[in-house]
Amino acid sequence: MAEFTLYIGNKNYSSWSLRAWLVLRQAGVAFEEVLIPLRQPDTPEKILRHSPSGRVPCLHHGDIVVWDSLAIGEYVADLFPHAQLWPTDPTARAVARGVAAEMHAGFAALRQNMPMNLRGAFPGKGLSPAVREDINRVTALWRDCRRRFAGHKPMLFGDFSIADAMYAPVVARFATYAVVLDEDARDYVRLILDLPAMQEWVEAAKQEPWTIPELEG
Ligand SMILES: N[C@@H](CCC(=O)N[C@@H](CS)C(=O)NCC(=O)O)C(=O)O
Repeated sequence: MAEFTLYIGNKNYSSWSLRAWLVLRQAGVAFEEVLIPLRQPDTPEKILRHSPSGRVPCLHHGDIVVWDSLAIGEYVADLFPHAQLWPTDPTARAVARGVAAEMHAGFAALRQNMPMNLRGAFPGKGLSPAVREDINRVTALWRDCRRRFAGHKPMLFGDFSIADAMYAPVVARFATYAVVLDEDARDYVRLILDLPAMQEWVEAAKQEPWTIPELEG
């Protein structure tokens, strides 16, 4: 049995699962993944067998159970300090934690109206004024982080961090809904979509047999 097991939802739809999975992959951690298809009659029961919150992602490490994407990111960062999943500079780290927490707790309009659907292509769908406001805030903070902290490196704080993982599903939404973006944001979207781990996840999503009708255009 693998030392780490990550319970996830459908790769096509489960944005929170993607965040935790990407952190583990980018940190180079070997783990087993167990996918529980969402919105099936037995989904709640199956998830509850492994995750006390009834939600995925959930990481098992021996007897230790860590649920919630951000808590999993923190746990992996603690166990693998060399992966530098948070920036080392205290100012950059504080800002990185702020932008990760803002994603974790916010952007409700964007999340509700543009659910992640990696196989889908719904140009223009869901773009209400409230969603546009969320998009403007997301792209402003991407620009600000990269200008202040990235130096000549590509990610929000230079090297890949938990902050990038938190925004990866937003990148995917921008692609699915063909959101019109400025050049800086388009550049960041491309970089995230080009990550080998991201491509692996998207390819797997395309092979999945399940469809959740209410998340389709
Ligand atoms: N705050 C949690 C949110 C997790 C969450 O809402 N996960 C969804 C899937 S993306 C879920 O498990 N839903 C349960 C269900 O659909 O039965 C986190 O960051 O991990």
